[in-house]
Amino acid sequence: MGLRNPREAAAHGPPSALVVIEIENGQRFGKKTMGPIPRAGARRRSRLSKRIVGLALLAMALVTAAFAVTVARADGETGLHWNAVLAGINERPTPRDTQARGVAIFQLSADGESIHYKVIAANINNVIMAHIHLGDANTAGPVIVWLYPVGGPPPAAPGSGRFNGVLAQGDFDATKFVGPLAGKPMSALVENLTAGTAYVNIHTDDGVAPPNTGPGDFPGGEIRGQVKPTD
Ligand SMILES: [Cu+2]
Repeated sequence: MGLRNPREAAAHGPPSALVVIEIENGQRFGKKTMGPIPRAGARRRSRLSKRIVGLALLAMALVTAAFAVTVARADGETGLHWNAVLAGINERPTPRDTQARGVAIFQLSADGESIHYKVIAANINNVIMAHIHLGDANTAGPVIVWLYPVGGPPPAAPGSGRFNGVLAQGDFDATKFVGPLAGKPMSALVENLTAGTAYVNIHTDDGVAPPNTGPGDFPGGEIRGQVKPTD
């Protein structure tokens, strides 16, 4: 066995022969051929650990930023924000099977007399109404504020089709209260928002009888969420 034919040596020779061939052919094949396998592995590990460190630093920066935002909001504005996360499983008395989802956010004005709100919904069909209702998580209670259509009734036309985005946003004061809250001050609503005794409900209707045939056709409410303090 000799080194006259490098290919033959590589195939049949012992490790020491391989090293000789690598040295002989190093210039022709470049670094990849020259570098012993363990060193190549070490370089890969080094690159990998640099990436891990980079990702860890990014994660730490994100956590720090999120914490800073939380602290900033908690400092000056405690008790002024509420939100509700809406899904079909929260509906009462009958949870609804739907892929529709929503979020409602509320912010009390500086003078405590009005609330700015936004209702966002996705994967939902045929929205006709959105309200704040009075009631705990296991109660189907009365309407106390109309959120959509903005400004109050009547409901939107049924069968309007797919909706994704900001369904409604605006401001209301205590003059907009209906049902058991009619005539009461803003503080009465704020108490219920904070206590978890108010919820947001989005109603759908395809305009075709019978009702409750599936997503896009739950006139009594398709997605719902209990209002809770944000900060
Ligand atoms: Cu409602």
